[in-house]
Amino acid sequence: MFEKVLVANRGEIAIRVMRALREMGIASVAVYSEADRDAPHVRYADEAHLLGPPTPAESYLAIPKIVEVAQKVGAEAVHPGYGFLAENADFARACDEAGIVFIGPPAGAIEAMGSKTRAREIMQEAGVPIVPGATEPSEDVEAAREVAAEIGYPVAAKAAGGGGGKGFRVARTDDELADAFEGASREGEKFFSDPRVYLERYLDDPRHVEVQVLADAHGNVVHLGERDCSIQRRHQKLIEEAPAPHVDSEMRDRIGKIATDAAAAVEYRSAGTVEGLHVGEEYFFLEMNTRVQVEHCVTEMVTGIDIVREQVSIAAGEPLSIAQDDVEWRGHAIECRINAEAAHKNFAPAPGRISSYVEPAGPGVRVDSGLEAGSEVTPLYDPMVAKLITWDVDRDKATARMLRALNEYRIDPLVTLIPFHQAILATEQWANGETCRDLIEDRHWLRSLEPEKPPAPPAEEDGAAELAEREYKVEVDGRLHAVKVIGAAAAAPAAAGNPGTATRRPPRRERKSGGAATSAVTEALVSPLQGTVLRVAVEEGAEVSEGDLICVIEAMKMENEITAHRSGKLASLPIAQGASVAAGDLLAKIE
Ligand code: MV4
Repeated sequence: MFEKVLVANRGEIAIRVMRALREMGIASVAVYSEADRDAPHVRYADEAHLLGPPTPAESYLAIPKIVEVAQKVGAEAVHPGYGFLAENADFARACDEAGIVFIGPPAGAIEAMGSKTRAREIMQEAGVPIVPGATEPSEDVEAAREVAAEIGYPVAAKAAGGGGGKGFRVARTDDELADAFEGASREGEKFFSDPRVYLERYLDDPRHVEVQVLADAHGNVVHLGERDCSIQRRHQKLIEEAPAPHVDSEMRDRIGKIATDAAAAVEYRSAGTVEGLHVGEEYFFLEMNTRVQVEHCVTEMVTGIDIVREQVSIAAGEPLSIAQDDVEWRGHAIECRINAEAAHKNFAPAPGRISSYVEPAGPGVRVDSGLEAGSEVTPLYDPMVAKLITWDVDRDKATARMLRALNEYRIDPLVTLIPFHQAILATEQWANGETCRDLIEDRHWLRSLEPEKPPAPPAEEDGAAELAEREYKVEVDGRLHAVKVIGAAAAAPAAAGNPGTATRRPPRRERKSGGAATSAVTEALVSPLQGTVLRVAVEEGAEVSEGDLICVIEAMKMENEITAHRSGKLASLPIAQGASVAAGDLLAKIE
């Protein structure tokens, strides 16, 4: 077994990997960027090395630097986590050449699965059912038109180098094909430097069901069952669960076999995920992810198998610790991704510094987090800062447990997806195991998730003391009472961030119409993030309603829709397509 392993990642997944290493008696080496000097993953490791500036290209993506550190410290292997270099065949090769074990599949398997058309071809040959459609890119729109006519509308145009929904467009009719084809091509070029596009039949409201596989160097391949990840927005998964609510044991065996066949077809080794679409009784291969996934935890909770530990021991040449017949599924697990995002503002990133942080705990609760009080969530990295996973004997109980745990979670003063998860998990749709897609796309519903604002600052220019409401805890005869005091407070009590107790904030109150300074603040729509204006959706002078799209800002290759924070007239719109904006810059004034 290895003695020392370098973890080429940050945040929750770096800590997740180091936890497995520590249990295995393996020393862990963290790497970090200048932005992460004080990050929890750095402190968790047995030793840590600076890579360089905050930008990923100069730190977590800098292959030569990472390989150099691994060699210098004598790490025998590197674990890439997910994201960053996890599916980079060049990195896997650079490790091989430096005599360092890459904890993941062979570079050839990464490459084979990186090309979606090649993956489809290999799977078709291996007898794995693929979504009906082409296994070759179309030369141009005209060629695509012929393929589409054969497949039948609606069709999906997908980037050949794509995956995870990037470079994915739908054409419902022949009229929409050119736009879909060109849109997918542009996105493929932007994200994967590959403009090629192929067509598939577009399946209506499928479920995203994926199968976890493990394969060792001795020819053993097992599957650990499926996860349902249908609750996603713009191809970002938000909630995942295992088992899938619409998969029975017969279906599990069938898609499990599809997944192990898929892995065997590329001589897979390590942990991997076969993603597919489940419609009615049918299941189609979509793509294979050659890494440990964010949502691996729900599979760990229902099988009891430590997927990261298996990855490490497979990489060290050990046989799998389990055979297919040893895999048993028990109960139900749900994962909520805790992103620093404002669901009520179209999931705009909401970076900031955490002042107070309290994690939920108790029976059946697991928190995989990369945060603590004092941590800053920067717009430079992934807004997913933690994962909350609950387990219980069935889906309803796991849901109740999740709601209980979400209620205990305090990440102040950040805006996170916690209110979104609470709202979704309370719906009838969720209870029925539906995909909830209409809700997630519904601007009005999302806007209702806006958190209540803290009370307005007291005493304004007119001198009339505002009637501030405060809550105190008072014990009378040993019984605790919440007492509301209305009136000017002499001294503010320390804000109690006591988890689990329902310290209700005072109701939001309309501000008295203020002077010019006040209205300038409320008119201003400022950028929540640093990025480039991709598109401006409105014109100066137009009347807009709260929630209307104002512009799209690209940051970290993600498109963020910025919507009107109030209804009114667009008095000023000092932005143009292609312009750079910083966080806090004025985007529009809405009178
Ligand atoms: C599809 C599809 C319909 N037809 N492919 C691809 C990446 C993943 N994020 C979602 N993807 C889809 N691929 C064909 N041929 C629909 C989706 C899809 C989806 C699938 C299941 C559950 C939720 C989804 C949300 C958006 C898109």
